[in-house]
Amino acid sequence: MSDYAQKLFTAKKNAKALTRFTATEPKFSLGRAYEVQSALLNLHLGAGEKLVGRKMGLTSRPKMQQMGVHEPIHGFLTSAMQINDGAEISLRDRIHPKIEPEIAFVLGRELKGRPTLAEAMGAVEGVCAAMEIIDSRFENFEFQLPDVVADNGSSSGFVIGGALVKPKALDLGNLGILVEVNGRSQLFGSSASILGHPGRSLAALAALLDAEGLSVPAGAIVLAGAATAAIPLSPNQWIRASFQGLGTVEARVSE
Ligand code: OOG
Ligand code: MG
Repeated sequence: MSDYAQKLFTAKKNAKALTRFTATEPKFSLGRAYEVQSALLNLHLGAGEKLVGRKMGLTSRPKMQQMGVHEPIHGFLTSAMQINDGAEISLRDRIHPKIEPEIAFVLGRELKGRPTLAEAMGAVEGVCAAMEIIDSRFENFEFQLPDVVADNGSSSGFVIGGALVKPKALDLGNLGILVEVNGRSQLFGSSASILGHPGRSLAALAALLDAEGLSVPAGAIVLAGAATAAIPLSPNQWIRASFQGLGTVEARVSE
């Protein structure tokens, strides 16, 4: 198990892809995959990174269709993964990165147990425009559910926009989303794609963590899962995601 975690840690460090684990071990289970993911988190914490939040993945139909995997999953976000709004995404230390628009929650208080949508939203201090960089450590982005869970939901980084908006000021169930690449509209979406309301993704995260005896602490950042398919990154792109009521978040891609 920690062997798989070490393989993933090294694959990320060297930006060198692995063959998916389920190819050689078809019985690799979802339960073991989450154990590998927490061993991987421990390797990152051991390297001095801090746990700053969680991410949900595969919470929308466009993502499920793009990846061929049909069940929501969660992963961790560490301090080393955060990229400032407008800053550079390096291609050098990544394998085959893609980017996707995300809605981020910042929790005002701890969320535990199996909350309803209203209870989950009650724990939210603010909502932000965000983007996630994903970079599967598996060749060709090909994996089954346990592989992608072990690999921290393919997460490779995240960017949070400047504005923190109170959830009551928004109709979170249907916010328009636009992704532009080099000033051209590339993707349109709606927050409705995320389980009908991104707060449901937050509630689902709490329930999944509860099953492992964990919770989402106050101050945590939570990415609700992309509402659109992901865009492959290439050198010198300028990416901007705009969200109705939340403003924009931007990043540029290195040479
Ligand atoms: C899995 C990661 C999914 C999302 O927002 O749905 C994810 C992948 O696409 O490789 O982060
Ligand atoms: Mg994502």
